[in-house]
Amino acid sequence: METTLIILKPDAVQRGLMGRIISRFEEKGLQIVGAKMTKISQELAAKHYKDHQGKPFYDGLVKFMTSSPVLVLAVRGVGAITISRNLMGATFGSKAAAGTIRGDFGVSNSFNLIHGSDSPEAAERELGLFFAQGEVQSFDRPGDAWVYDMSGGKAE
Ligand code: IDP
Ligand code: MG
Repeated sequence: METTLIILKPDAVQRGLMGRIISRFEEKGLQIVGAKMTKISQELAAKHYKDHQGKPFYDGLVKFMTSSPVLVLAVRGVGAITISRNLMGATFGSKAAAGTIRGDFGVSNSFNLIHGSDSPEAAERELGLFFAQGEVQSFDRPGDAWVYDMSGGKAE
């Protein structure tokens, strides 16, 4: 099982797309185990996007991410990091494939609706930035017996 950090960015919140985007994750079979609406501070944005510091789009990205509230989610499942990135689609809304969140709901390259951790290391670091101890839940879903093939004793 993996847990990944998803952020519904300010444009997703402002455009009223939160419910539809969350539905994509739930319909896929992933489990929402944490949720928080917050306005990202300059400091938190700088920590979260530290790897992008110095890039031409960095200042605009921080301005955008701190401009209006976001919805932060912790999303869990087998392979949740890659599955979530696939649901999101390519970075640029103008290029993202139809059927993906970015491909279906936006055209902008910078206002691209959603963030998702890109590796297990990033997920652990980013979850730690946005969720305090105890804010990410662990709970069984009886329906997981139909989401995953458990015939081998654990989710395949
Ligand atoms: P990702 O969100 O698909 O992982 P990253 O390369 O990590 O993409 O970039 C982080 C965010 O920075 C993107 O989601 C997008 O909002 C913004 N961004 C990335 N590259 C550009 C660019 O070339 N122009 C404008 N914004 C960009
Ligand atoms: Mg990234």
